Parts: sequence; structure tokens; C-alpha cells
Amino acid sequence: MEKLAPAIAPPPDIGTARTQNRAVLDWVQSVARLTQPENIFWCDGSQGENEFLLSEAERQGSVIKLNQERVPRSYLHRSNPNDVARVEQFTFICTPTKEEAGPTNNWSAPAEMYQKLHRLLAGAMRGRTMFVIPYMMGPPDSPLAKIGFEITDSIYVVLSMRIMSRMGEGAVKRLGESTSAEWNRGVHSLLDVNPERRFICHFPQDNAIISVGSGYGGNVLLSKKCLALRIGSYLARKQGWLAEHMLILGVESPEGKKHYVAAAFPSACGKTNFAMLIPPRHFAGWKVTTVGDDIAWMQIRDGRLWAVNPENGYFGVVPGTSYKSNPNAMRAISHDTIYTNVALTDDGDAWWEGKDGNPPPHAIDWRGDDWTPQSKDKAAHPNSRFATPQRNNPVLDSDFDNGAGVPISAIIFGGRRSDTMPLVFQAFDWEHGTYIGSTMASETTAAATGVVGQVRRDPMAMLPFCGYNIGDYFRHWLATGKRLSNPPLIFHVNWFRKGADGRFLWPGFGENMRVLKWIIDRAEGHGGGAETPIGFIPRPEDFDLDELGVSRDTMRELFAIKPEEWQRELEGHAKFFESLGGVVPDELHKQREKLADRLAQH
Ligand code: OXD
Ligand code: MN
Repeated sequence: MEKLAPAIAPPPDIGTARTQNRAVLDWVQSVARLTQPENIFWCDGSQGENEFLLSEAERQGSVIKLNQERVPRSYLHRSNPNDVARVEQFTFICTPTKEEAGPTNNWSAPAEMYQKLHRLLAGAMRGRTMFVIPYMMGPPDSPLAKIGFEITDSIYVVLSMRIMSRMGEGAVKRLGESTSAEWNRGVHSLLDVNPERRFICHFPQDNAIISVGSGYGGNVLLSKKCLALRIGSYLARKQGWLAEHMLILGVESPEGKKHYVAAAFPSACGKTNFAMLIPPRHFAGWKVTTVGDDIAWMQIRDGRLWAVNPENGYFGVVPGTSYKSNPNAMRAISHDTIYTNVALTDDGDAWWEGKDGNPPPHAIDWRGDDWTPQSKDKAAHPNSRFATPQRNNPVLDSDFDNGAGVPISAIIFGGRRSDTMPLVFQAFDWEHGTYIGSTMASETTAAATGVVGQVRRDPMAMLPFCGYNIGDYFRHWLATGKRLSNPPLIFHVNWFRKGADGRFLWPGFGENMRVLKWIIDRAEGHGGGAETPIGFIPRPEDFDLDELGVSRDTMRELFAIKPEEWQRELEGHAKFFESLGGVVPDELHKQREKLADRLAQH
């Protein structure tokens, strides 16, 4: 449970490394005047500081040290049961006009929201410690790298930000002392962890974020969804680059030819698994490496898109992670990891549904209650998470820290769809690809509060993360395509199609390599494909099925384009565009008409 712990008393050499930047110092003082903490702790990201904070967190009961033989240097945190996922209904984009936030965001006028938040923050840290976290997003020598400062009263946030971002000295040095430098101001307070006082607010024009009333990662690790995506997407449009909810992976052939692809899937649809894929035996000599598992920042150079991962760690969904589904993630989270809301076994190990082996006969569940395999509730929360440094990943790409980024050969959209969407298809061109991204949909998961399993449109997987008007975002995509002389090819995948018996048709996981291989073949210009009304799909001879054990009939089902399903899909697109109230660019309406014509002629 989230503890509202009293102030900590660090030794004199810890928590004192202040930046000399006057703008930051003044801002910190103004937040301190408002929240009135007992003391201010300046984080430097050092090992000594981390060890001190871990021992404090353990002493306060905000983390539990796990069995050090099984999971060295790893800890368990439990958030409040009312606070286990991102809260899109309490997430706001605060811009001078409602139109700037657009039809997909909650909006509030900045002055009004500041007033409300300042009222909530007044005296909120009394008797407690206020931590100041300097951090950098992006490789240090990337022109896209951004500096942020997050103020928080949660020690769990500090410990997690050290994993998720490049935190400490480096950020302070990079910002320097110029008071006009660009940096993000983030304020987080747990308040009393009350859903009625939970607001995640973004002020793009001020490069500022205020998050109150939550202790759950996606709401409070301000580097991630708030800065790298919501503020990031706003800055990206202004500055002519792309900030996307995409993994980045490298795929290398036995001959040493390497491509990078970026893929946007909605939350909890397997981005981390795909980014760490292990090719099946049949693909001996092929290697997949991870640049990032959640966010891509991409800029144009030499007519191509080049991507960096702004993050420094992975905040992944735990349940379902196993040596079968993702051996690389299992290795990564076997040490130096903070788990949130998993179960605790009697011998101090972390446990979750879907972990290898048998369930333990007894455990303490994510709420802190006794649990046995007979219990009707799950031991780990479905949205329980790991935070683990990317350096733990055995297949981390050698260019993960390269500021120049990696060149992107293909962009993949995808979602969780029981029907309609074939295993893979390729867009005819960038504009058609933008249409596919803008209309993509997925069945909802536990990553956000709300009903699970409903199909919702989630353009480019950015519905909860686009920090400005979605119509302008679509325009930015279209305009970006025009600036690319060598654009990535665009694809759509669906690992989740089901047969009439309700079972998944495709084995997924490592076998997704077969889809990736076709994508790479297409990017190299030698892969065949058949033209259909929705795009290109592989013909049987283009798609490697050796040693797969999936029948030709099942493959036909996986690639079936069923007129009645596509009629429904088209109506879904039209309804979605209509719901956006006139902001959708003409090019995309025209793409829909063209798709309707092609389907009618089919
Ligand atoms: C995440 C999400 O945590 O997308 O990455 O919800
Ligand atoms: Mn995500």
C-alpha cells in the first residue's frame, strides 16, 4: 500500500547535489513554498543515493525486499487498490483553446486547472520530503534529447525514475545554467491517493506537467506517457519530428544485413514481447535486438526516418510473462527490478499468473492478502508491472544509445482483434498507411481503467497519448510523409485473430518472426505479395511455413478478407471519423472512399 511516509533524514553527503540553473532553482522554491515540505532532497542518480533510498523505502514499508538469491537487488511495491492503472478520464490537456486539445482529449483552460491544482497542492508535502529528480530522455548525444525535472513526494517514483530515465548528473550538466534552455517542469504529489482528487494534467505551452492523487507508474513516472508522448508529441509537431507509442527493434539476417522497424500497438498488446522476440529454430542465424519497447522519437535525415528510444528502462506488464512467452524479459527481470502489484511467495519471490511452473500453494496477493490457488481472485493484478533497466535486456541493440538513431525500414500498426484483420497486410503507400494507422482499433486491456475487451479505435496507438488535436496529428503524419524521399513501408498486423471455436489461430510470440521476415523481404524489394482491396498480403509462396505446424486452412482463415466483416469495419471507420467532429483531413476521408470502392469491386 502507498505509504504517506514522514520526512527522511539523509546523511549530509546525500540529497544535496543542486543544479545551479537559476530557472530550475526558482521553480523548485516556488513549488516548495506551495507544498511546504519538511525538506528538499536533490537526486543525483548515484549508486550511494539509490542504496540509501532503497533502505529508506524498505524501512517505511513502501517496498519489500525480495529473496536476494532468487531475484538479486529486486523489490516489490504495492500501490493502493484504487490506483492500479492509467486514468484516462482524469487526464487533461490544458491549452488556451479547447480546439488545440481536440476531440480526443479532456480539456481545461490552463488558468482554471492551475488554480484547482494549486489548491490541492497547498501544504500537500507538509512534514514530508520533496524529491527533485533531474532526468534526460533520449541518448545524451541525440539532438532530440530532452531534459526534465520531476518533483515528487514518492520515494517509489524516485526509485523507478532512476530505472526508466537517464537520471541525475548527466541531465544537470546537459541543461547547464542558461535560464532560457528548454526543459520540462513536472510536479507530482500523492496527496491522499484519493481517486476524487486524481488529475494528470499537461500544459504543453508551458512544457509543464502536474500529476496528483496517484502513485501508479503510468500516471506518475512523468518521463514516460506525460513527457515522452503527450508533451513530446506537441513538441514534435512544432519542431518537425515524430513522438510515437512504438517499439523499435533490429532484425539481422544470417548474412549480417540489418533492418530496423518501429511498431505501434495499444497498451498491453505485446510490444515488449515483440521487441524481444527470439526467432524460432527454423530461423537459425537470424537475430532480433531491442532498441525500445514502448516509445520512439523519430526525426528525418537524408529523406529517411531515424529513431531513438527516449527511455532507459522497461515498464512492462508482468502477467503472462514466462520463459515460453518472453525468455529475454524473464532474464531481464531476474535482477535489479522493481515489481509493482505482483504476488509475494512464502519464500520471498515474485509470482504472477502465467509464470512458468506451478502456482505456489500459498502467497500474499497484490493487495497484501492471503492467497491460494483456490482463491477466486488473481494473485497478481492483471496490470501489475516490472520496471527494469534496459541494460538488463540480453538482446539490447548495440545502437540503443546512439544519438544518431537507427534508420527505420518499416512501420507496423497492430491491435488485438478477434476478427476482420488478417495476420498482416501492407499499405499501398504512406498516405494509405496513415489511414490504416488513423483507423486502427483494439480490444481494450487492463492497462487503463474501464471495461476490458471492447473494440475501440486507437489511432496509431496514440489515443490516450496525443497531446494536441488529433486532426492536426493526422496532418502532421501526412506532411511528414511528403518530406520523406525514402519512407518506411507501412504494415498492419494482428496476432489475435480467433477461429469459430474461439481459439487463437496464430501461435504468436517467436513465430511472429515469420511475419517480420515477410516485412523485411518487402522492404528489400524482393518479397512477393498479392494485391487485395485492403493492401498487399503475402501469397502462400511468399510466407515461410516450414516447421510451423499451422495448416493451410488455418493460414487461409488468418488471411481471409470477409466482405461482411469489412463492411462493418468501414462503418466503424466512418463512425470514428464522424465522432471526431470535422477535424479529419480530406485525404483520409478520400482514403476511406477509395477503400469502400475497392471493397465494392472485389
Ligand atoms: C504503458 C501503457 O504502460 O501503454 O506502456 O499503458
Ligand atoms: Mn505503452
